[in-house]
Amino acid sequence: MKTAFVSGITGQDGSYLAEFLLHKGYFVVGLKRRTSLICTERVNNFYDNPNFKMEYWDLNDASATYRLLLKYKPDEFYNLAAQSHVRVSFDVPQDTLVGIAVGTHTILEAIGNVHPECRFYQASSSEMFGDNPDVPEKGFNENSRLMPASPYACAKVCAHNLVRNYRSSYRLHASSGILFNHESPRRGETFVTRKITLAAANIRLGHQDKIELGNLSAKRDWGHSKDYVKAMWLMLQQDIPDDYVIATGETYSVKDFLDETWKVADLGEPEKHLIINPKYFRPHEVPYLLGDSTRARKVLGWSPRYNFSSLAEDMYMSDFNHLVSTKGWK
Ligand code: NDP
Ligand code: GDR
Repeated sequence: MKTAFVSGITGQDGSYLAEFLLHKGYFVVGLKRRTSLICTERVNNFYDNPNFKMEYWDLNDASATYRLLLKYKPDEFYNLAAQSHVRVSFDVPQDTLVGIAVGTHTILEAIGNVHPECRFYQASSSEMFGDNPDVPEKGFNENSRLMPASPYACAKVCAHNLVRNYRSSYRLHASSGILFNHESPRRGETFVTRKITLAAANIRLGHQDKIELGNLSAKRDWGHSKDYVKAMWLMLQQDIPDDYVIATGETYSVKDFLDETWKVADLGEPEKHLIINPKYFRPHEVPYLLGDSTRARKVLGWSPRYNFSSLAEDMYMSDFNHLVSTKGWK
């Protein structure tokens, strides 16, 4: 039985990845930081699985990293932990930088020193392309220029380069997935897609009237987290470690996502519920992201099952059904 570490286990991707790995027969160790509330909603459905164990850990705690590597000697380490909110990274830049850049370095050092057989996955991001205006026709690929436009993206570029450096210098099996935006019913409520689907469900049920948003014109390549965690696993099954863009190859604006959700919810024109609030604009916006995942499709055999419409529908229906079943609203 293989053992995998999943940091960021309480997050969107960590929870889906752990489910995927448990289904494949892995023993999964979820690495969780201490929080004042328990915050295990996303993992409750497999928390009691005998092949799952939760351990306290923090990106900033080298001692815990070394201790747990020596204790479990994992086959694979998926590093998904991060302060992952781009807008918030302008408010807590140092925490974001130290966690992502230094934290990733700590794990790479620890693996290299005490357990170099362990395969490593780094959660890199399309935000690393930032405001690069030279978008190739099919979208950004693994060789496109990185022009980060936030403390979050700068930290991810540093971690990404460290992975490349440790791979070439010490021959670690370390790969980075350059994942474009991926969403799901488990997406955090302050990211724009979930904010929209949750608001639509509340409005549909008569418990909210307005939604406040920022820049509607930004375009993103939006996929589903369930599809994307499979790509993470596929990367670590390759003989040769590498970097891979994971994306749908289609880009839509925030306004498109709003329109699509309002259509699914049968709410008419979104404009009658919409307030534009400058507080949701960013000091530096990333205007356009489109990904070219040709390498992943060829080498990993990966392709997404969800598209833009089925993503919005899955998220809206999940929010609607959850509100109906938990609050008894009709
Ligand atoms: P989430 O924000 O849902 O989850 C982040 C996880 O990291 C949470 O479990 C959080 O714990 C944990 N975490 C944060 N800081 C620390 C810390 N100092 N020590 C230990 N754990 C910490 O993110 P996603 O699941 O959406 O994303 C997973 C990873 O993929 C992140 O690294 C993100 O930056 C990256 N990524 C995400 C993309 C996306 O579109 N979703 C696209 C590209 C990259 P807690 O629950 O306590 O807050
Ligand atoms: P992003 O996701 O910054 O792309 O990072 P987010 O959903 O926060 O923003 C997407 C776009 O929507 C615009 N926007 C708003 N965003 C939020 N959060 N709230 C609003 O009210 C709002 N109104 C408009 C933003 O300006 C932006 O253009 C996500 C994270 O998961 C990162 O961790 C990951 O690396 C990248 O995706 C790829």
